Order: sequence, then C-alpha cells, then structure tokens
Amino acid sequence: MSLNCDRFLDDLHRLRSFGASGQGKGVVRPAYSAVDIAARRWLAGRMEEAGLTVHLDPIGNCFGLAGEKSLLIGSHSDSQPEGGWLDGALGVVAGLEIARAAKEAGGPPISVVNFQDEEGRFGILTGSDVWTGNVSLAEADQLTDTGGVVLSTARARMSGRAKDFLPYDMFTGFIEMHIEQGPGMDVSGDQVGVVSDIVGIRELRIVINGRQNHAGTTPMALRQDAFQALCDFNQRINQRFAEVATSTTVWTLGHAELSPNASSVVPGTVRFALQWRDGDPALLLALEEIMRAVAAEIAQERGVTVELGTVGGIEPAAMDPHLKAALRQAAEDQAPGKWRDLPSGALHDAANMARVMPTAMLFVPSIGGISHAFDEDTKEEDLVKGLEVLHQAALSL
Ligand code: HGY
Ligand code: MN
Ligand code: MN
Repeated sequence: MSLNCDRFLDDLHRLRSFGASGQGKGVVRPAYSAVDIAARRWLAGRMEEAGLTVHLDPIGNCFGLAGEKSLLIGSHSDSQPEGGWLDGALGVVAGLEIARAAKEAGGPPISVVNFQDEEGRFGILTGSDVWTGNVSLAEADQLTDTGGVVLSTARARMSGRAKDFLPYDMFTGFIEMHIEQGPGMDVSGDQVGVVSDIVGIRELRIVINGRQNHAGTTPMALRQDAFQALCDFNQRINQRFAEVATSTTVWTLGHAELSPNASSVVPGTVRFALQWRDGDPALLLALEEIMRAVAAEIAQERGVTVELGTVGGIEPAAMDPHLKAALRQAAEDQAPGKWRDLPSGALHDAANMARVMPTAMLFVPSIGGISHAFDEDTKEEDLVKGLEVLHQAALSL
C-alpha cells in the first residue's frame, strides 16, 4: 500500500484527543503526565500495529524500529502547558505514516521516534539532550519542573518498560517534520519550507531574595522588594541586550512566581526563568556575560540576593546538505514554486540529533504564525503536502 493521507489525518486527530483542551484545537499534555503517557502508549500501539518493534529508552524516548539500519523520522508528543495540536505531534504521526507505508510496500526500512519532554518541562529538549549526550542521565535526574517535581520521580512512571539507549549507528539519518511556528510562510504563501539551520539557546532559572514585609508599614526607602528588583532587572536586560542584539536575536522572561504573592505583602522572593536565542554562539555568550553583570548590579543597588541557576544551552545547528537536497528536490516536485529555504527560530530535537547523525527538517506553515498557544493551526492541505514531500524525500534516500 502507498501513503494513506486520510489515515495520517485520522491519527493526528486521535492524538489530539489525549489532553484536548476544549479551546480551539489546543492540547494540555505536559511531559510524563498521565495523559502524556496514555498518548505515548497509544502511539506505541500504532507502531506495533504497523509491524514496527517498539523500544522505550530510559528517559522515555519511544521508537518504532523497522528492524534494519534505517532512516529515522519523528518529533515529540508532549506539549507546552497550553499547547497546540500540531507542535511535535505532526512530526511523530508523519513519521508513523511513512514508516507504516514503507512496511506495507516492502521497504525501504524507515523507523519512527517520539522524543520525550521536547517542550522542556524539566530541561530544554530533555529526551534528545540525554540520548545525544548534551546532558547526562544523572544530571537530568536532578532537574526539577517549576512546581518542584524531580525528573527522576517523573520518569519512574514510564521506566517499567524501558530498555537501554539505542546506538546512533542503527540509523542513516534523522528527519523531523514540524509546523513553522512563525509567520514566514503564512506571509509568503509557501506550502513547504526546508530548514537551513536551527538557532542556539541559553536558559536559566533565577531567584531574587529580598525582605518580605508589611505593605502598609514598610517605608519605600527601607524596602527590599523582590518584585521591584525583577522589574529593574528586566528593564536593564531589555536595554542592554538590545545594544548588542541582531535583528534575529530574541529573549524571553516567560515564567515568574512571586512569593508570597499577596496584595498586602512586600514580595520577599521571586523565581523566574530567562532565555535568549541566536544563531551565533559568540553572541549567546556575550548576552550571558551581560546577564551576569546586570544581576550583580541589581543585587548591589537593591540590597537583594540574585541566585543564578545553571545556564543550560543548545548550540546552533546546520542541517545536513545531502538530506536537505532530497527535501528540496521533493519540495520542487510536489509544490513547484511554493517552497523556500528558511532558518528555524524554534528549538527542535533535530538540533541535538545534528551532532550525532545527518539531520534535516521540513516545515509547513502556521496560520497567523501562532504556536505555543491553543489556537495554533495549519490547513489540512498543507499538512498533507508536507507529508507527501517528506515521503518522496525519504524514499529517495
Ligand atoms: O521552545 C522551543 O523552541 C521548543 O518548542 N521547545
Ligand atoms: Mn515542537
Ligand atoms: Mn514547542
């Protein structure tokens, strides 16, 4: 049998039913949660039905193996705390359909992977970070989520079925299909994008400790207000990062928690996360040095302590020329004049995989450039077009 686009769309919609949010097509499927594990079990069952051999590794990456040295296709099925239905899910289900169609056709052998915690509940791209050695399993086990849950506890929920990490040389290369998650192709009207390279990232957690006190009786001049220190920190980061940033540098303070978070209490503690992304490792380092200098200034001027956590990171990654050429040829055949090369500002497991095997990525457009939000979406005809391009490329390899 050949590629079955209806079966691919059906599987994608069924995967959405695990953690469907009820708002738009959104999903809530954080890594290692009960619903994430249920979705992973269902996907593993689909791999088995397709005649693939299911292999779970210690961090929770799940493979459907074609049994011989094979091309690997996939992505991740965990979501952001408020996620869209396609981020990650698309690449896993596309990999499943192509591996299944290849099995039915009697070859070539194609395997599928569903990475764990790509969305960084604990790390940055935790499952592929550990498999590719960016972070050791022992280091990963110490990571906590923002609620204080330890990764070693979370992954124990899946570890009963886990076997060892797989050797990389089982695979000839890795291809990840994904939604663009930005406005580029939605604006240009292209249906398919071939990724040239993926940005690098640095990320850390920071705790500012001031002095918790009474909001009515503590004179302004005597306060050590952790939230005001954060505001000052943020303002200076915006100003000083902008002085060295290029047009593609981005930074985000996306998580913050005040303690005790009460209207009549001067905040004693604030915990937050800061990240920055760029394609130039030297600039990533320069921004880290600025961040450290700003933290020291704030501590000194406001009489607070600023505790910097470990700075985690992933290096910028260029995609493999040979795999890229196969995707470009397939894009030109399947979507003539309606495809382009483009860089990725989002992180992907492909950034880690590029260090251990030839790796490439294929994008389809995101309506309105929206992602990491419930209303993320892509036209079904674009999802199918991407699948067809990926299928042709995979067979040509
Ligand atoms: O944050 C990222 O770019 C990825 O979606 N985890
Ligand atoms: Mn993703
Ligand atoms: Mn994501």
